[in-house]
Amino acid sequence: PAKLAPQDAAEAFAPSNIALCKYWGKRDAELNLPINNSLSVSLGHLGTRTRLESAPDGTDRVYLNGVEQAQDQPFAAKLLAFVELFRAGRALPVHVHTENNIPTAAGLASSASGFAALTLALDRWLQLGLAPEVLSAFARMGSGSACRSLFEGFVEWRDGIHDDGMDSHGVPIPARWPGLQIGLVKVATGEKAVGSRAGMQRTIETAHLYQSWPLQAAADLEKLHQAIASRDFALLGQTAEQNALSMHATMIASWPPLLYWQPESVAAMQRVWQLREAGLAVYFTMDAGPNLKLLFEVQDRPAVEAAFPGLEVVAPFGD
Ligand code: 2P0
Repeated sequence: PAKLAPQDAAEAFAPSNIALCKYWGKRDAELNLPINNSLSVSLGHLGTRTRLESAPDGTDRVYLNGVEQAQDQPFAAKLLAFVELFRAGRALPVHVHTENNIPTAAGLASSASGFAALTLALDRWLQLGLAPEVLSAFARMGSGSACRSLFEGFVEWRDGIHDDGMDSHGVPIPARWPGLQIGLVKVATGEKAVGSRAGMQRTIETAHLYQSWPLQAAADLEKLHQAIASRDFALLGQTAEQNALSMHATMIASWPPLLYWQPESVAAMQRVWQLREAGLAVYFTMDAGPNLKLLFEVQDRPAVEAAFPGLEVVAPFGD
């Protein structure tokens, strides 16, 4: 827009999300355009709240959970580069206050909710009034998975066909699943050696197995739509677990090999499989890290918690 009219302040919240069909691989690394469609569930009240203030001191400043961040460090640098997409060279200094209520101990990524909340807050601060799909496409440029955090509940991220990426954004799936639970199994926290961006690139460049990934993702996406439409929990869990393991298989087949698992990750997987053998409907998914996210329904929560003491449980649909 030619004219931008910033408010004194604006704020927004966006939820974190967990993919049941994963985003793994980019067809455009600048715009974060994916090779495959993905599907996630948003985590309700867990996410990021971002407040923007027209800077009274005329200087950009970035705060994370109340602590000012150095602008030569990746967190503030990436965030201000994204703000610049909206300011487009105009002198509109801003203070950015980012608060995450995601339990940091759970090892959940915050870039998805972070860029989604920042996009929403920028829209309000500059009074742009952009449509949700447009905001989702912008959030995607900050971090791919952020485009899914623009919406609540189940969200599909369509890969799109256009080079400018404006058709590659989240699309909410109008279905609720009361009783669906996600358990966060913490194996390890802290910085990982290889981030998602570099990991995807390495997988594409070095793993022949990656060729099968888009086919796996397309088949899983179909099954997930079917599972959601018919409330078939076994189909949902099975598909999510196989999808995550297929993604990890492509990483393991890279060179140098990319194995995010710790011994405790494998032990937790085996515990899930034992529980299933014993008749409990519990499944897992994993992102580019060692932690597991368990999928189960509310009636099985006591049994799952007994097997995973101290489990952090999230109900995406607020139940
Ligand atoms: C996902 N991941 O679908 C997949 C599964 C990790 C494994 O989206 O490079 O932080 O910023 O677009 O979105 C994490 O990757 O990557 C991710 P960029 P992003 O949730």
